[in-house]
Amino acid sequence: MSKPKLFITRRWPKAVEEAAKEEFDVTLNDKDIPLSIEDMSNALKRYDAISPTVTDILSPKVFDVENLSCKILCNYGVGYSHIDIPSAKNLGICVTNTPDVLSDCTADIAMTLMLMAARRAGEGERELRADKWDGWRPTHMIGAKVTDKTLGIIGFGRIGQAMASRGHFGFGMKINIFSRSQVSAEILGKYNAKQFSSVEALLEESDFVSLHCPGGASNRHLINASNLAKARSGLILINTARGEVVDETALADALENNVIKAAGLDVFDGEPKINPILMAAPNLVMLPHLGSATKETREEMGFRALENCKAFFKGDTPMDKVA
Ligand code: 8YV
Repeated sequence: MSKPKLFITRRWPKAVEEAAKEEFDVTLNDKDIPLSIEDMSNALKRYDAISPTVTDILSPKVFDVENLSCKILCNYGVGYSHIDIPSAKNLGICVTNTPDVLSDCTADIAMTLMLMAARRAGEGERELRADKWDGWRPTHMIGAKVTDKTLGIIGFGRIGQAMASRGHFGFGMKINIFSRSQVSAEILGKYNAKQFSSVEALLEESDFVSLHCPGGASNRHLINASNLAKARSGLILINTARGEVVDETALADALENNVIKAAGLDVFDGEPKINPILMAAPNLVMLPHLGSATKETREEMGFRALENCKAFFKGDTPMDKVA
């Protein structure tokens, strides 16, 4: 029997590309640049399976194809708001993601940003490298203490809980959470966490707020000018979820006018283009979407995508089926 044709849209770590070739008739995107709408539509006609990433925008227009061949989109990544799920469902295309394997590393990056923003690490490094540091003094570059403060977490899935674990057990933080569904008493109890029924209330009651909810239309601008205005004085905001969750203009204004103290972003609306208003914002630490970027995790993401794809072609339900 011939192997299913799998198109991998961006280059993967070598070990996973090799494993993919054992099971599938693999085509790689040798240029390793994002595909155009046209290329993606053509891929849907040409391959049995496609493994896209966050850089592939699978909008309804992309799915508007005749002679469809693709039966599964085994996404490389946990977030899948770049895939129009209703279109995929209409065409009977199965969609899977890669949860679990990136929870620790994404929470680690959120922690990195939280500490950098609180302790002014980016600013400090820039001062030093610019040869502008004139020595230690008691009032130099004073930041905010993290230990024992209150951490608000928006979205309490696997990554949100990994963040709670770091904050609570590592830094003695009090944990507040906002989640649309009721979190079980058992899970809340693990971190001694308190669930809030609105984002505003969470912002009012937290020193730090870290975002761990999905992106997409339903969470677009969940953080906006109106709720930032209610934030506790000195709030530090961290986003490792998706760029669109934060209204970037409102965030830049809030930083400029000291409505909040600082922010750390790993994701951006329309990335990799960065809104110039953010480039100019003070007290902002920015990273280029590094959440899952470790050797271990990027390999595990690939293996997990392959497992889903293999299960599908065996006739089983893939373990990470989302549609
Ligand atoms: C991935 C992420 O690197 O998995 C996710 O949702 O945000 C990142 O960590 C990227 O999305 C891969 O598609």
